[in-house]
Amino acid sequence: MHALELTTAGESHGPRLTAIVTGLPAGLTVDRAWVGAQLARRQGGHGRSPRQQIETDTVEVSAGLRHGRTMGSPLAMHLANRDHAASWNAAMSPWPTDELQGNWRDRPIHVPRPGHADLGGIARHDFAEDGLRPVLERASARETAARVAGGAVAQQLLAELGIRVRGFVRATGAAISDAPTPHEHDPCWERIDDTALRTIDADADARMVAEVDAARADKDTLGGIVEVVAYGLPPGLGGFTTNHERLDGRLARAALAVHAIKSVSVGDGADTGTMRGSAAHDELFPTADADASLPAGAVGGDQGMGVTRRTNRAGGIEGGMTNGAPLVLRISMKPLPTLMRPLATVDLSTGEAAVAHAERSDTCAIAAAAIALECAVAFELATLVREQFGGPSLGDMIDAFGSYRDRVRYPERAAIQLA
Ligand code: EPS
Repeated sequence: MHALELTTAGESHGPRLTAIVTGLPAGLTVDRAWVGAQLARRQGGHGRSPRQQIETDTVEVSAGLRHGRTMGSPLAMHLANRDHAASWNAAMSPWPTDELQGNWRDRPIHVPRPGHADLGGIARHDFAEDGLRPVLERASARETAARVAGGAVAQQLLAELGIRVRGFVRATGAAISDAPTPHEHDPCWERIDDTALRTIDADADARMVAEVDAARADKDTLGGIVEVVAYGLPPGLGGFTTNHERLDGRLARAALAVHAIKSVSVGDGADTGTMRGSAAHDELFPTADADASLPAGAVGGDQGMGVTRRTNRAGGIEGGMTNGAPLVLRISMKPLPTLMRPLATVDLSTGEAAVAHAERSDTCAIAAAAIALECAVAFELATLVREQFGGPSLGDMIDAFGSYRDRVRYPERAAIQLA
């Protein structure tokens, strides 16, 4: 039994998505506007499909809240799929229906897309007759909308402890930003919602837009790299005594379980395999040398246990535990497998060579992935703090966290107002 758990249900063109969160303490204020803002952010980004003009993801709650505060009971949230009523109510009817049109939505499709769940899903669930529709419907990254609803609640729990998780797009196609990882109060975070691809640098944003436009013109798709940063984590969260406690392993799993994510690097981890130790690690200096004007945990600021670091190559994790520096993950997403100029495949109904299934899809969903990954990381960190500092009420948890923070000499941080 996990301390905090998120279960989602729902098909891409089914009636609605559902997210159920269990293990929340009582007394947490859930700000509906903040959840809505995260859902809207996930819908944005240059390169998304016209589907986003149909959907306006709005959260409805059927259980777990009273007057905007959690009651310690399971929280149930729902998001309608407006496209269901518009176009899919027969093809995706939960019950038998006489209203099938005999069109492409209803007919079985047997040409799996390379890179997609289609082939394995048909094999696994014995969908030889149904084809890829029932696989596609659940494998679709539409599901991340429900995960974002859960992750947005996790962000609010972490904010009470002064912990903030943020994500941005570091690369799309060949366009890469080499800007340093921003600190917590960098003005780039104020501007990120106004960028086309959730970037922290205007020049890279323009180059990424050009990459997406070129891919779309070629009927091709793009992935990218997202960087997720968590601020305000005191040292020693996670664990080293058993393999399942190791936080880097937990976070890698959380990130890789998001659609199309193919690799996770903790800090400079992807590059350190070819470095010497003297270039790969972050030396420690006495806190007396720290810059007191920096927020707790910043690179160069007080990172707890009487130490500061001037570099963050480790990305805030050493030995499976936080080390007091910001947590930095660099996460790679593959190009989407639905190409409008489809790849070669095999028709599973005939065994003949064929071209893959093509239906409306995104050219690039990296900006949406930045929000989904921010939420996945936030949810895993919230699970961790529930394990380490849990308690039936929010006040119990804040007290336990405060006494740990004092013991490891991590400076106090105020609760964060999310906007
Ligand atoms: C997706 C394909 C597209 C995306 C969808 C994910 O769906 P549709 O075929 O209905 O246009 O738009 O993403 C969303 C609907 C969403 O809200 O993110 C896929 O195959 O993963």
